[in-house]
Amino acid sequence: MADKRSERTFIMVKPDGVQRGLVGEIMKRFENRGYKLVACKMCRPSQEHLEEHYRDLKSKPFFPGLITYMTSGPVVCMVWEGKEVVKMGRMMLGATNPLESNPGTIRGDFCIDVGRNICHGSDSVESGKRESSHWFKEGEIQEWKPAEFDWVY
Ligand code: 3AN
Repeated sequence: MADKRSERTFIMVKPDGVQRGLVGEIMKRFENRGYKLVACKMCRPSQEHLEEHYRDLKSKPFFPGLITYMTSGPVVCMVWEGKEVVKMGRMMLGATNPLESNPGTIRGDFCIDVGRNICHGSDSVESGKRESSHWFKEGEIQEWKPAEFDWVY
């Protein structure tokens, strides 16, 4: 069985999150919780790249608007590693619907509109793997082990 501490999730700060200066705030929350950053970069994704990322939503009425919003500026992409990071990451992001995203979560603290919801997080371990390799090339994800983790695990 895979070590739970090696679970990975793909987290992206969307164009509105970047433009509102929330990159540090979002990274701080994952670091403070005890998660390990293994990849990070800013990029301006193409329409095709985003259509593949959101391929499961292609038939949704909001899909064209989602792509326009997501291509409107640079995004910050990250891979975070640690125990239950996929579920915990989703919990830290908060619900998709702003009316259901609790205060204390990223969306619950910083957004009011589903179409401007600041961040993305993988919804399963499988999509964590798929999305990490969709956004990062081999060699861009780092393997490292800080001694301080003895105090987290
Ligand atoms: P999540 O990002 O919470 O996993 P998904 O995968 O259902 O939610 O939706 C992906 C993205 O599509 C959302 N983050 C949001 O930006 C956008 N979206 C989802 N539902 C709507 C909606 N009803 N109207 C506009 N945009 C939406």
